[in-house]
Amino acid sequence: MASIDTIASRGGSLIQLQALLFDVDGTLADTEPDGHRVAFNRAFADAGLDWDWDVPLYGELLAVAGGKERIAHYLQSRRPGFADFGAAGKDAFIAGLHQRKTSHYLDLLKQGGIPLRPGVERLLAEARAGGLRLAVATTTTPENVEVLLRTSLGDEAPGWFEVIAAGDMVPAKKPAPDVYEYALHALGLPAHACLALEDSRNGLLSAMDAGLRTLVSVNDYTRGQDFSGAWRVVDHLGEPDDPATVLAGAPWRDEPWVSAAGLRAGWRD
Ligand code: XBP
Ligand code: MG
Repeated sequence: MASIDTIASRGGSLIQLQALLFDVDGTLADTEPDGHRVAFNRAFADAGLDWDWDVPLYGELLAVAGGKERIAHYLQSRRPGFADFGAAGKDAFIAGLHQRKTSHYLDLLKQGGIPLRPGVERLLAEARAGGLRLAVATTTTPENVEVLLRTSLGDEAPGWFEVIAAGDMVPAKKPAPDVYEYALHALGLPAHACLALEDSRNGLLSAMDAGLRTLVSVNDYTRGQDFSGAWRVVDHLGEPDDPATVLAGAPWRDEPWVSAAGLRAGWRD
């Protein structure tokens, strides 16, 4: 009798869907361009820097996951002559800017200005009611996740997720697989029993490299990216009064939105 992993590795149907692993920025919530980007610019202004990450430039900088990594990339690619890092040096300068940015971002979350994407609250409720386990796998700073969940879904929401794998908890950020591997290990589940929900190519590559099927819901920044290998690509997760469109992958089996029942039923597709 072959082992479950052997059957699963052959695409066998013995493995049922057991968990949903959610990306955060662009997947759970529309955090760009009016969230992180605005927070970065406020931190630059606080520091007396004339840096302004407008919407188009930020779209280019989003190719680099991680706020500190994004600032370092901007310095290297757009401000090569900048050297005013102070006595503590470049890394401390970047870390200080990023801490300031995170503070502004948390303020924006607490002011309620960053909406959940369509279908997210409904899918989370269906998953919990149907016994699907939940996890987060994100590049953003852990505190950002906690506050986003509390301000948008209530104080109990962080507890719905068995693991919140985020930011510097792993050595390498997306597109490296580290954060998904961390979440799978914490869940104690094989990749074949889990679905990753993402919004970007970086996120898709990270999840796929960890062996996960991935459902991508695009947004204005990621719509034109290459999502080859995704299990399904949709414009958003959809609602009964706001049907979603399948952009790539298997057509809808039943209702035109991403549902826990539909994901379970279609898991063998
Ligand atoms: C998107 C990211 C993050 C955010 C900024 O994360 O790349 O870096 O842009 O957050 P996700 P930090 O994996 O959820 O799409 O400044 O805290 O990094
Ligand atoms: Mg994302």
